[in-house]
Amino acid sequence: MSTVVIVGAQWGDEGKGKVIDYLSKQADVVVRGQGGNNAGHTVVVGDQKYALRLIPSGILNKDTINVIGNGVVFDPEGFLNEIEGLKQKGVDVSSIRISDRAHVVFPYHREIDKLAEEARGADMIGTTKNGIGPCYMDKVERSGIRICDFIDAPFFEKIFRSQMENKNEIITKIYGGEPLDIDATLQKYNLYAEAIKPFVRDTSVIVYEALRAGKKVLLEGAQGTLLDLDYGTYPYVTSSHPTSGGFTIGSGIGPNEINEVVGITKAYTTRVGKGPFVTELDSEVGDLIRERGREFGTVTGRPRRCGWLDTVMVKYSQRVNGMTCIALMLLDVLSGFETLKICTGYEYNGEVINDFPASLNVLGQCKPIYETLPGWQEDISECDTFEKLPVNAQNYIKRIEELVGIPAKIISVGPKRSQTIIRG
Ligand code: 2SA
Ligand code: MG
Repeated sequence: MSTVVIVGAQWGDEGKGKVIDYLSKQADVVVRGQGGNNAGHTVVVGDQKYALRLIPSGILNKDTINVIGNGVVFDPEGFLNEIEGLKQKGVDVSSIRISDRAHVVFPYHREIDKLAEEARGADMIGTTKNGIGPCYMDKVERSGIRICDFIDAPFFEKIFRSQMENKNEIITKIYGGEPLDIDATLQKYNLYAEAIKPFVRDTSVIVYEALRAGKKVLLEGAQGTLLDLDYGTYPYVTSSHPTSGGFTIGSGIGPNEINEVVGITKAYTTRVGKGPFVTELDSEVGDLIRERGREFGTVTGRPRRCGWLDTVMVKYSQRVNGMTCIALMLLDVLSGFETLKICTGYEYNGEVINDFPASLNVLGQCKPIYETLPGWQEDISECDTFEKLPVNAQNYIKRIEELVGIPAKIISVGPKRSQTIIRG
């Protein structure tokens, strides 16, 4: 490994956390390049649980530098709470570097996120209400506030007051909400700015110098390809680019620096929130996958929608990310089924589609074309090599590799770090 990108190949929640945790052990630098505290995973070390949202996963390793890159939208309140929690558990947080070019999430972003969702009514996107979309909107509109300006107190005060006035207009006049207190917010955020100042750097330089020195860099994706602003099921997407291309911009390195793109894929498919889902199983089989895979949201407990593996989607993710291998997660959840199905194409208006369509209208009318494979009854949670897996499980993996065209180098057969098969 030299420079590795981890991307979700589906709709998020693929189990990236486990793979990132594993690979971050070998990394000198771990970088977040997009999203914000709409991401989240739990890392278990011994009997301690660490919930990470904005902070890169290398934080639990002694000698790893942890970069929050320029492509991230940075919520100071969330960040300070997160490092407080880590410090209480005795974690050294001095390895964190925050990009001076990252945009800052303020309370009005969260407020507008919430009010806009309410206003959408039945058409709501189902956002995490962390202010992610509204913050990226300001960035694209060129009115956002970056970390470098946030920590420059006199300048910040000037731009923040006028920004708060504008946002209060939107909150009250467009959405009929309550205005936010400008002075109190300014005071609070000035304190936050002081607290984050020691972490702020030009992080692109840090990553570049690490690469020049032959160090190992892990680019840690959040969400998934089908939530990408361009490649996802728009408008039911997040406002960033959780694809490999997003990382070159989001961390400030050239595309030629990336050697490996690992696509994290569940052995089946899940989705939270709304939008078409071709292989969805609104049946007992779907319920069984949900129960066995514990497919309920970590924060809200919302049941996730479940279905068979969709290789039209994973092939599409392979293409748009340049995925070099798959990490196949939660294979153990599929033990005990008589037969398993893999979606190999879509039928639309009597024709076969092999490329994931842009139009949700089209996607909503696509019917899955399935291939049926024999299942396996054995418990696979203790298998530590590919050869020890039941032959039907091996064949299931081989078929996925054939359909997607890349090898499954990592196979997860249980939640524990030890329950991972690594193939050379
Ligand atoms: P937002 O808040 O603007 O990003 O919401 C827009 C849509 O994106 C979806 N979304 C997610 N869906 C699944 N998992 C998410 N985060 C994972 C978690 C972490 C991960 O466990 O929290 O997989 O990296 C995530 N974040 C955003 C959201 O449901 C909306 O559909
Ligand atoms: Mg999750």
